[in-house]
Amino acid sequence: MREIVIGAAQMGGIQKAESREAVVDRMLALLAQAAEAKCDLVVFPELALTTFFPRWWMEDQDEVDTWFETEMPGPATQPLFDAAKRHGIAMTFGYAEKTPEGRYFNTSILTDKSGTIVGKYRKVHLPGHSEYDHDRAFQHLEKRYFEPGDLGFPVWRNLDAWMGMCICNDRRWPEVYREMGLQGVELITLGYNTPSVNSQDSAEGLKERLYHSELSMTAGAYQNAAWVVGVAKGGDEDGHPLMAGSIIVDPNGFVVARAKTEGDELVVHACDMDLCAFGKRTIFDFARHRRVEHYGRITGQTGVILPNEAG
Ligand code: CDV
Repeated sequence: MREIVIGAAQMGGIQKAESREAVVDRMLALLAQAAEAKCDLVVFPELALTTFFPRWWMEDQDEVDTWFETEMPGPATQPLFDAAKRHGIAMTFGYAEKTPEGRYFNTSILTDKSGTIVGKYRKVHLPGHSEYDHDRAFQHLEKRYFEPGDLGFPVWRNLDAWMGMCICNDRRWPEVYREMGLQGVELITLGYNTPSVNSQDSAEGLKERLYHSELSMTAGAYQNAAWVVGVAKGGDEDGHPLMAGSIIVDPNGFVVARAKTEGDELVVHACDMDLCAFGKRTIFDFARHRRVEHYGRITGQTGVILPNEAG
């Protein structure tokens, strides 16, 4: 048995006016709870340090930059790393990253139990748009403020397991899980900020949104025989409702633990990494069963080409 006690640290809404220090205090409280619960790993959401700022239209780059971290850890986040090290808990959280070269990414990092960063992932699938969209109920400007991640989908050996990360919209794309599955991933962690309604279809509300989120993560877990831990930022952010619904999914695709609230809440489950082995050596033994000679379109083509349009 290779058990990792995981704390899915869901966070309630973060208001625009809330300081990094105030948010880090909330994260420290969740870390303290995780220490009480004897967690080995705590998973925080996407853009955990701030409000989901891509919903706001900004033209002034100096203003945009105020949402980004130029160092990790920095002065506001150092207390998190100190506490994680003191408790002996590995952690992962998302933040907006501005590199020394002036590039902007939606990023998450993974630490070991000593608070050392062992992995970094930059969000590949950026949803939304880059110009103001008058037809939407609210904006989703990730394509304006970030560039697509340039690190692929690596996995790392941490806590005696193969771990990988993705971020929010990535969880809806099967290629993401399979990229990591092909590297033997046993645990995929991800954070998300998902509005409770579809900005382009008011008929798609909370129930449907939760269903799609869970459908994507349970399928990714099952089809790659890996644990998936999806952690939300939920609740209200300056009048904008975010879907909660954090879950821990086992390698058979079953939800074994879920959040009960839309606020700051730690969902704990002891996850045995050895449970991945059965699926990986039977129905999803990729080496025996995959037929790559038929998968060329997956990497050779982006959009749909109807058969009668193919050249
Ligand atoms: N932050 C996100 O990536 N949100 C998207 C919304 C816009 C659909 C998501 O996939 O949850």
